[in-house]
Order: sequence, then structure tokens, then C-alpha cells
Amino acid sequence: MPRKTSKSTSQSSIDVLLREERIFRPNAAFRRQASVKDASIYGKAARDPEAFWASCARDLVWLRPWKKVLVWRPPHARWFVGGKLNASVNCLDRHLGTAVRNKAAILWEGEPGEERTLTYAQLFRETCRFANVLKDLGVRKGDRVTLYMPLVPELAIAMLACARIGAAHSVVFGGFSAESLKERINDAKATVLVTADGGFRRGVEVPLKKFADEALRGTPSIRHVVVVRRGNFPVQMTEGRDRFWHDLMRDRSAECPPEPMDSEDMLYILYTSGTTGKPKGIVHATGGYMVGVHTTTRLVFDLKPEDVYWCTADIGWVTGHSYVVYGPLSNGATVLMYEGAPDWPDRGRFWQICDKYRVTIFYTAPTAIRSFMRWGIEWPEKHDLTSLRLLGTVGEPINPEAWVWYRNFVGGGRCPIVDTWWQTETGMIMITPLPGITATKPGSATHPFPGVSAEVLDEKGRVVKDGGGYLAITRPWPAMLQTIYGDPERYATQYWSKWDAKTYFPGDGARRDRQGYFWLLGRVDDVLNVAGHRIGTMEVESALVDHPSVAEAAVVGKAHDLKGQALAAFVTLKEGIVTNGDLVDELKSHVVRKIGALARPDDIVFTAELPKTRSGKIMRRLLKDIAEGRALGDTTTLADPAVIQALKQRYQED
Ligand code: 6R9
Repeated sequence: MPRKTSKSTSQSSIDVLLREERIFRPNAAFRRQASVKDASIYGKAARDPEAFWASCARDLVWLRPWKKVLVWRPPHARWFVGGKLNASVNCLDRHLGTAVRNKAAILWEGEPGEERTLTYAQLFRETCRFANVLKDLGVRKGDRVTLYMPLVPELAIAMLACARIGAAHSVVFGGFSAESLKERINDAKATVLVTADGGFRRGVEVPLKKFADEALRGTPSIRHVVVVRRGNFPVQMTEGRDRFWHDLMRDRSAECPPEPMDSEDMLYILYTSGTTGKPKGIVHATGGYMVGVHTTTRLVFDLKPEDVYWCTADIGWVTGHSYVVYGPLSNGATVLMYEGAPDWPDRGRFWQICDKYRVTIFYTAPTAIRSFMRWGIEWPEKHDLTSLRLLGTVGEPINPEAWVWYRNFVGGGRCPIVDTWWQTETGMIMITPLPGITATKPGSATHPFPGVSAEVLDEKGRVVKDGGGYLAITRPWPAMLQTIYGDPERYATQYWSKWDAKTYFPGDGARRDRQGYFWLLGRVDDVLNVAGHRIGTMEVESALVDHPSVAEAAVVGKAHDLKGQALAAFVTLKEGIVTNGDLVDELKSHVVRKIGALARPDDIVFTAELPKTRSGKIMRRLLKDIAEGRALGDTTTLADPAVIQALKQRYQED
């Protein structure tokens, strides 16, 4: 049961109001078959992290062994120094001499319902052919190739083809506008753009090539454009610049020797704007990144040869890079990819897919889970979900109620849940349960992965043993970002200057409880400050979502003469719930009951949708602009700009 706790010791840290005491242990059947059965892995890794990561690295194929596991000159780390490898060899060639050769690497389903299967041998051949295409287009080691595509197998093929010849890919999510695409192409100075005639979203065509054409008016570095035919959508091809994928692939050799990459050579750039500011080109190097994602995929998801693994993220996000492409393929997994929306043609689509392909591992975002909750249990109940054996979440703190709902109605009460905390910058999962051994608490990402060192620190860098503060990573880890593309200074100041140059600051608030569990509290830019108490948004939101009528909530602080800040809550109700004045009062009392009078929202506004980024994170910054009656800040990363305009009007009327 949640209960109030005393104010934390330091004014500059974050107060903790909500306590969640439920504990779920993995059941005996899961424990027995788990890859990690023994908690001694933590102690072993902590005693000698470099030896631990070296033993993980030996599970990959190296073209030349490394000389030194880690050279650490804060804030710059070099991993597996002197080693050479190729990421595509680790995802493809390594499986060709084994039984994995003819196993499905990718099971793909289009939104309209088409199916495609690519075995490892087929994926290898397609990758080599496209690598040869890129070479003929003049792409060389170190060049950048931008990929702006729907979720089709060609996207994974293009990534692996870049990796094969040593070019860095920069995937720009297909939901981004022409302007965002232009900005990202120019920052990377990419020479080739791979795109598609279009994609499908809720049955409607997304005209990617049209957006690309708009962007291409202002991208002097681009020499060639390759266009995948996805939907036979009409496109304008510019003579001398644009070619179709299928034309270029015709008669292309399926042999392409891999470029031996230095462990520290760039594998890719991925732009992240987070919820604020100019996008940063996060650079990931090859060796450490592959070691990190390979190991975490195997151990966090308890991956076995028979699994059908589905991570619902778009490949345009880091989750898709690490846990749709590089991690699962390097482990020889069967990866399911679904192109479209979860509610098309109806709200049971995800469950219908799980049933049809007998999915065993399912990894999705809290925002999706809250939508499922809102739509009601009749949708998962219509389908047979008994093939599922492990569930995961990533992207935001998950409210305990959503966690428990996920466990009961998707996982049938039998599947462990791995709540995985990490970032584009960390490249790999950092804080997570190990499903066969960790007793989980709903809403807690539990413990740092073996070999990862994390702490909760206060403003001055003192360790908080039991209470709230800032999350810090206190040792380098293999998949860490190498730099920000073209801006090494920003790399140092953004991530390595809050305390000292040896300590990484991810920008998240966190709490540790007495048993050493980590609870992520959201971005510190979003922290509320009420009458001298600093409160993470997550706690008040969780208290609201705990009410039976509420599906989702976002809470922001607005300036208040007496309290410093007062709270404004934006609330989405479950289907079929009617709003009235009583409900406002009831929700306010509910928050007071759960966490105390301090957290009583001044305003509660009901809304059908919350403003989210295209990866599903709530944009509290914009809600704050509304609550404080300001003009809206940068809205370019919003998934649906109409949502915020409607909300603004609504708030003023209320
Ligand atoms: C992988 C990804 C990173 C930010 C991160 C944090 C939030 C991600 C979370 C979580 C609580 C989790 N976040 N996973 N918060 N619990 N399990 O999402 O990368 O898009 O770069 O976002 O997402 O705030 O700092 P990215």
C-alpha cells in the first residue's frame, strides 16, 4: 500500500511521496528455465567489470582481438581498444554455418496485412546486395547515409548494408516532417538518402517521398536518393538523382566482403531531441555498442532459440536500433516486425498478431499499455495470448496500475515484466530486472544491469541511500555514446558536468528505496516544486491513474504566488466515463488520499488525448505553457499538433 514518507533531508533533492509495496517474484517454472538463475552474476561483475564485459565480448565474432578492454580518460571512454569487427558479420555471417541459417530472422506484417519472411541466409544476401548498391553510389567507409522509411524489412537491410561497408546510418523516423529531415541530413552531411514511396498509418498513405522531396530542396550534400516501392504510391523521380531500390538491386552480387571496423569506428548516428532543445546527433561506436546490446538482449529478455520476439518500437527510435535490429539479430532470434498502428483495423491488432505468430516475448511502451487499458480488457481477451512468456516496457516510468494491468491482462499473471530504463545515449538497457531472479515491484526498474554502476545522488553529489535525487551512472559502460556528432563540447557539458567529468548525468530524477531498488521519477526538467517540496511528476500522475476512471494523466507545475508552484493535471478518462464536476473533486481527494494534501492539483482538465512526442513521451513542457497561459514553445516534435491546440482552448474555457 502506498503511504506518505517524511520529507527528504536535502532541499535540493527530490521528495518522495508515493510508496508501492507490492512484490512479484518470478514463478518456479520461469525460474527453472531462465538463462540467469544465480544472483552471483552481480557480485562477479561488480568486482571486475572489465573482465565481465570482456567475457561478454567473447560471445561476438572479432576480426582482430582487442588489446585493452577499456581506456578511460573522463569523459571519453574507448572500449575494446585495438579490436576489429563488423556489426553485420555479427548479425548475419556468424549464423550461416549453423542451424540458424534457415531460421526466420524477420517475420514482417504490413498494416494492410501482407506477410513476408526473411531467413538469416536471405537477409544476408539482401544485405550484401544493397551494400554493393551503396558502394556503386560512391558510399565509402565513414560516409553517412540517411534512412527515412516506414517499418519495412528494407530498413533493417539498409542499416546492415551500411554497417557492412563501414558507412554510418542515420535513421530519421518516418513520422518526422520534411523540415526535421532536412535538419538531420544537413547536420550529418549525408551523401545518400534511402526512402520509400510512402508508408501506411491507420489505412492512410504517409507520402514519405513527397516529404523527402521537400527536404531535398535544402540538402546540398545528398547525391543520390534510393526509393523503396512500398505501396505503389505515385512519386516524382528526379532524373540523375533518384533511383528505385528494386532497379538498383537487380543482378547485384550477393557477395560483399565486410569492412573490418575498428571497435571505436562509428556505427551510427541517431538524433534525439528529447522533449526539449535542438536535436543532438548521438554517435555510437561499433565494438562496445555491439557487446552491450548483444548481452542485454540475451539476458534481460531471457532469449532462447525458440522464441518469437516482438519489440513494438519503430526502428526510427533507439529501441528499434538496439532491440529490433542489432541485439536480437546478433543473437540469432526470430524478430517480428509490424508496420502499422495498434488500433487498425481494430483495437485488437497487437493481440491478434501475438496470437497468429505465437509471440513469446513482447516489449512495448507504457504509453501503449495505458491506451490498451483505456480500450478495455475485451480486446486482449478476444485472443489467445498463452504463447507469451515475458513482457517488457521502456520509454517512460510505468505507473503501478498500468504495470499490474499489463501483468494480469496481457501476461495472464504468469509472465515476468522487465521494466527497462535506458536512453538513446546509453545505447543499451541500464537498469532492469533479470527476469529469472529479480523480485519486481510495480513501477520500479529495480537494479542496474550487471557491470553497470548507478547511484542516486543529491545536488552536491552525495549518495542518497533511501530517498529521492538524481540518477547518476558512475562508471563507463560498453554501449555508451561516443560523442555528439560535430559537437564534442556539448557532449562534455550536457552529460559529464553536473558533478564531475567521471559521472554521467542522464537528466532523470530517481529514488532508491531501503532495499536498493531504483524508481525512475521522470525528467528533472519536469520536476514540480510545491511549497519547497520537489516532487517528480510521475508520483502525482500515478496517484491519478490509480483512480478507476482515469486512463492517463500528465501533471505540471504552474507559477503560484504563495506555493511557488501549483499543480495542473491533464487527465484522460477510460472509455465510457462521463466527466462532471464531482469527478474533479473526487480526483483531487483521491490524490490527497494517496500522497497527501501537498500534491492536491489546483486544476484538473479532461482531455481525449495528451500531447506526445512521436515516440510516445508526454510533452509536459507544452502543458506547462498552457497552464501558465504562455504562447506555446517548439511544437515540431509533436505527434499530433491538433491535440495541443484543442487543449489550449479547453484550458482557457475552464
Ligand atoms: C530507450 C528510450 C530516454 C528517456 C530517459 C527516461 C525515459 C526510458 C524508462 C524511462 C522510466 C523507464 N525512460 N525508459 N523512464 N522508466 N523504464 O526511451 O530512449 O527516447 O532516448 O528516452 O526516457 O526519462 O531519460 P530515449
